[in-house]
Amino acid sequence: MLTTARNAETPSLRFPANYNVATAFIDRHIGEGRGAKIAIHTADSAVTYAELAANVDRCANALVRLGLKRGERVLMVVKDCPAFFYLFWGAIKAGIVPVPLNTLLRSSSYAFMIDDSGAAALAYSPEFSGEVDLALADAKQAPRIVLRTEGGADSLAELLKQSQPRFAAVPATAADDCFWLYSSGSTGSPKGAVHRHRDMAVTSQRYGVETLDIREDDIFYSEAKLFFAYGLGNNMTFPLWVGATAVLNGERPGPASSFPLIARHRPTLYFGVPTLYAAYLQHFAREKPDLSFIRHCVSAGEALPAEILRRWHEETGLWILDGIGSTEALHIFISNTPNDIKPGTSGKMVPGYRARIVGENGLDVADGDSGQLFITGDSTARCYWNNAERTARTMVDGWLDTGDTYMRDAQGYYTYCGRSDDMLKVGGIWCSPFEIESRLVEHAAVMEAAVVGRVDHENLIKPEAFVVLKEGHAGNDALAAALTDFCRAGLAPYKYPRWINFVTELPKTATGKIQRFLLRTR
Ligand code: 3UK
Repeated sequence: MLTTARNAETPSLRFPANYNVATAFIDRHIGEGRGAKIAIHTADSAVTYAELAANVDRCANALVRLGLKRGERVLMVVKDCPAFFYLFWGAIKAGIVPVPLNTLLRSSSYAFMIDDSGAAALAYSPEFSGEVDLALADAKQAPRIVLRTEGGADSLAELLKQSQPRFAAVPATAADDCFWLYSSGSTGSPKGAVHRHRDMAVTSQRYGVETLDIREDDIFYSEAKLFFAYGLGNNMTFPLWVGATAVLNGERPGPASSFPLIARHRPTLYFGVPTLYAAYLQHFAREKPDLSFIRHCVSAGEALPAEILRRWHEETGLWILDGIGSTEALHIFISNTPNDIKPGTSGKMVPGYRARIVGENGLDVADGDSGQLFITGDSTARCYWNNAERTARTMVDGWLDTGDTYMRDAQGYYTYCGRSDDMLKVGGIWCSPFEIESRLVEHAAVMEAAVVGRVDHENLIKPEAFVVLKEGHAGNDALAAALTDFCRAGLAPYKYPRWINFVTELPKTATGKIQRFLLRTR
């Protein structure tokens, strides 16, 4: 099913019949005279557009020589570094499908994605070998090619040295499958959103150029990593679309790694998430970096509380443009803009996208009423891989069910009102209550558990657990601490419950389903 949505006001972007998108993002810059310009800065290196293009071609040659065929998947568990660019674009240029994965996950998630994707190859940064090795051992069918980005004679870095720096892009159309991104599901199984060649061009133009006003002389800095759709746009596709420069942080985001990079490279566009804006505001009492070179600050991933925006402006003189995006839409489709900010809202429609807010009766609600947000636009995923049922439920007649409840006012501003499922956004990253509950009940003392989102002192959501213990166990601080440690060891680091309540029973429906909404209102 290929449905191209048309927007009455904004005509769709046009693409040539042969459109391998790597040509537009990588090779074009050589012809346009940017070969000597820096495309990527890292903490200890810089890569010009000419070096980038040559290494992308070397990588395409290396992947083909390893035996990868068109349409096969290469999973990437790769930190933010130039090799991420080489693998991603080298694969695309060769018609191979790159699938960047969240590098914070545990082995069981990787094992699931290895099997679900049927990937032929997996490339990873050496720092993630612990979880990756376990996953390769656990997977039902391990990829036939496993590749470290660096370290060792058979690493990607060595293969690149042995490969030719010229590769002719494999022909493709704008509507062909190009890359995937996994998105978490409420039952714990991630779903691979299949994106097309045109999708990155659409987001870069519609949100990047037409909404955020990105330019060739911009320097981009994203706290969100490249494996998130948000970071992928912020720090790779947007700068490459306009021939600008990206600054990559290979470490965990936070003042210790970000502030020195910001001081040194003086980014003009800054992309954060609400949790980090709040953390930096706290940190400013001790250390306040110069941010005067920033043109625009952006926030996404979860709603930006108006109070954080107000304090950020007070402290820095800068506004933050909140916008909502998703993995399925690839990037932001409703946003505040440099000339139009309404604090506490997600702003207005990005050009090229349309929205419907639908009530329980299936009809559009009136302005001022809330309902389910559906969107359409030319960057939305074609389907979920191998999951016809989820595809049919989420992608209906070219409209994408965002799973969010929204309200539009008479001026066209959209306000987030919550999720229609139980999924949580913690620090802008998906978090399934079901996954945390499953971990808790693996503990010897736990009989059952329910997890809900609770608003913290910054007005941001964090997981809270309600735990029923097995007979003979006492709910005390020591056990709460032990359960917290148990979760931290077995889940991605941002997923552990910040509060643990011991209860004698959980509220349930007649059919035994946990009524999380009753716990939320406690
Ligand atoms: C929530 C927001 C309120 C919302 C993303 C920018 O977050 C991104 O993608 P994900 O697939 O999550 C999508 C869901 O996250 N959300 C995101 N931004 C906001 N809620 N206000 C916001 N500003 O529930 C949405 O359905 O992880 C963000 C660009 C690309 C992205 N993929």
